[in-house]
Amino acid sequence: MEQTEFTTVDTHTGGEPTRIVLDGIEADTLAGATVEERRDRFAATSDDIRKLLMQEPRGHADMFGAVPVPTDRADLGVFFMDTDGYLDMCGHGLIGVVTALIEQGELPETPELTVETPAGLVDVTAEITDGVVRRVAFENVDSYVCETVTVEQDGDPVAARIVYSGNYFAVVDADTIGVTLDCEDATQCIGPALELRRAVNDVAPKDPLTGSSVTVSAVELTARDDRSCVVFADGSVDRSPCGTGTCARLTLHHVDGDLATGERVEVTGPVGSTFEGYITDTSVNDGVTVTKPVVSGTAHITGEHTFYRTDDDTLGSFTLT
Ligand code: PYC
Repeated sequence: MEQTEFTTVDTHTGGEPTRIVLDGIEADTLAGATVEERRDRFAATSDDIRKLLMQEPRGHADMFGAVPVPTDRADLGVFFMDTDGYLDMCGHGLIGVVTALIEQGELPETPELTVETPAGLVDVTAEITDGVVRRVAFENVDSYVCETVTVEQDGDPVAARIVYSGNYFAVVDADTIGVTLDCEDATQCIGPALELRRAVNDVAPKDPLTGSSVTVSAVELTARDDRSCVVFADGSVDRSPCGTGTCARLTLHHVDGDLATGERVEVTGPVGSTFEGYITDTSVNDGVTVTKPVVSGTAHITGEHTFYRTDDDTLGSFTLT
């Protein structure tokens, strides 16, 4: 019997998992000049490993993962994956990766580092005491509002604000698609959010800076009391307030004149965990207000795993739909 092994350290950031792959991926399947190229090569050659570690029976419908990779542009390179594919940037994942790698001695105990993600370079600050990472803040890539798209849902018009913050989000008021965020059951958000994402992507929203059509990867449902619920992938619900989603929300509030530069906001996710964030800087590019959001949160290591893939295990990986 032939057996392949994959070693991971797993974390949760405000309840949202990140399975960080430390060993088992062949170096040549991660080749590339940038982290984006490394991610794309992995996706083209080794997507079965993503499915093995994210989907059942080793993962679950809401599993999330990260792969640290070498880079000469930053202190660390990392790309992100979920049960359905890959994201360019992930805030909760980044907080989890930095926490785990510092606590496990894979990264120096340095409070400031730069991380290369497929979306670009991100500055990270870690608060460390006694070898324990207490909090991680990241200054995200440039974020901006793209446009407002109005789609029809259940016969009613719904306005979705399209925002880029490392990923493209459709941000909508939860009330407008008939869900409440003060409810125990966050799974009620999944169906309406996926329907909205389909409708928004049918309209093919445009990025004002590149002029190209974009694909929205996540829907952020918001409520006025700073609660958020982000639905992404094939219906995964982010248990945390979502790092890039919080950046999208801060950018919208700033552009709408409701949040001054430097003003801090606490956003609460579906299990009650919080991220804090603010806009540190703004500029104008081609008439578009571009922000630099900073978001911070806390992660914990939940365990270490060695996963096996044996050639007599023919069931494969799957998601129940
Ligand atoms: O924290 O940025 C985030 C994120 C994106 C998708 C899931 N979490």
